[in-house]
Amino acid sequence: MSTITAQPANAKKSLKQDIYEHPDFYQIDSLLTEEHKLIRSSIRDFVKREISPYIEDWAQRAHFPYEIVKKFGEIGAFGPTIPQEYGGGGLDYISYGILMQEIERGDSGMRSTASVQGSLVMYPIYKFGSEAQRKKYLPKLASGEWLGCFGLTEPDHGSNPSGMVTNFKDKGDHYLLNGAKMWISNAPKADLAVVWAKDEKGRIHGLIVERGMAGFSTPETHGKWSLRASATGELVFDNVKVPKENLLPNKSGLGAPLMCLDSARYGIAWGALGAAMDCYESARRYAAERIQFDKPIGSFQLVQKKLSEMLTEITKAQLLNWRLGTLMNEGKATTAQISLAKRNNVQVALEIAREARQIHGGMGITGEYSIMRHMMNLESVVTYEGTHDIHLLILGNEITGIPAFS
Ligand code: TGC
Ligand code: FAD
Repeated sequence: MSTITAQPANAKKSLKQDIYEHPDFYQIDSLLTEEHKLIRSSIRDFVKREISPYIEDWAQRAHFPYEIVKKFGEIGAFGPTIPQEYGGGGLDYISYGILMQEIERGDSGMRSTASVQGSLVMYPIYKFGSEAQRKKYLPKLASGEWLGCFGLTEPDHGSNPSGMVTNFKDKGDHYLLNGAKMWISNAPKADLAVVWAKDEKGRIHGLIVERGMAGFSTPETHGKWSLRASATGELVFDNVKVPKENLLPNKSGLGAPLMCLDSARYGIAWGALGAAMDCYESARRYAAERIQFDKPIGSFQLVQKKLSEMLTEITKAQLLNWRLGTLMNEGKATTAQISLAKRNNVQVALEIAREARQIHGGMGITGEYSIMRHMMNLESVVTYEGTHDIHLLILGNEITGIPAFS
């Protein structure tokens, strides 16, 4: 719980009531369907009811609210683009983006929970799994009965996952899995993990590892200053016997996890914009309410400059997301286009959070406002799903045809 009790007399406490409405300077709403708007209003109400009143307390205590998993399932936040016959929403990619935007407007860690489950656990099972795997896992993941995680990163292989050392050997009636993954969102509470590991020939495959399998543990990572309401941990495999039917049969090679990342990075491009819009709206309201030198601080040119630049970047990111969403719907979006949006929008969101923090003055560092929490969260978002510089190199490769990763 926040320990700040007093506020400046002329600064009304607005965010706690969560009166958020999004900025729409270029009437981008008119590009959305009625269904998109309905989805947005229902997820926004959900966030105002189920996340905003509690998130500051969860983040301060580094508490992952496990009960949110079932609630996300009920509202359809898990696997919105997965067909309905497997429990998904059967929705388009703009709907998915809107869901991520609204959830991250509440908190990036909450969005992580949802986007990992949808894009990094359900997506590979749907895309690369057998029919039996789809039927066994997807409905339970969609409803929130089960929580999943995605294990690609290792202690010595982050930006360069192709160097992974986690491996499995064919033992006839099962596979024997050894190795470790690090920085895994949802891991400490997950019922299952989609794990990327090398076979005896060094080829990468996805395996579904279930909690309770002997030799599988998920120690929690403590001491984070970022994504404090999200549970992060390791995946440790010590001679884990994985049934052969748990291997994802329909795609192997690094391209398989990278395809999952395309979907998740797309969601992050929308999510980060949600955090940016929350910071901007909070700053806009604070600038109107906070009096210094007998005037609202919003009457000073320097504050107007900050707000104007924030709105400009938000509007550009909104247009970027909408266009990228239409390309995703048409199956035409490329990895480099997704990288551009993820990289731009997270960076813009971080800059907006920093400027919004300045506008809130000292109050900006407290939990009375969401700004500092967003800013700290975004420091993870700029690193995970490919760092800011890795996305620049993906773009550089697209432009020149020359990979500069190594
Ligand atoms: P490279 O040689 O470029 O490619 C290897 C193979 O993959 C193919 N490929 C793709 N296939 C499908 N979709 C894509 N987007 C693909 N990109 C590449 C490629 O054609 C090749 O196929 P083949 O058949 O020739 O083998 O790979 P590289 O080793 O040079 O690496 C490239 C690089 C650096 C861009 C890649 O490794 C990368 O993106 N690194 C960043 C790692 C990363 O993003 N990790 C994220 C971990 S998950 C996470 O952070 C979750 S946080 C979630 C949350 O909490 O919200
Ligand atoms: P490194 O790869 O060691 O990079 C360190 C620095 O070196 C970065 O600035 C990077 O840009 C730079 N660098 C590296 N290579 C190059 C290069 N070729 N050229 C120029 N610069 C380079 N992973 C999962 O698999 N699943 C998850 O659920 C997951 N959740 C996460 C949650 C959190 C909170 C965090 C922080 C991370 C999570 N990750 C997850 C891991 C994340 O994807 C990695 O942290 C990320 O890919 C970067 O890897 P790294 O931390 O090892 O950094």
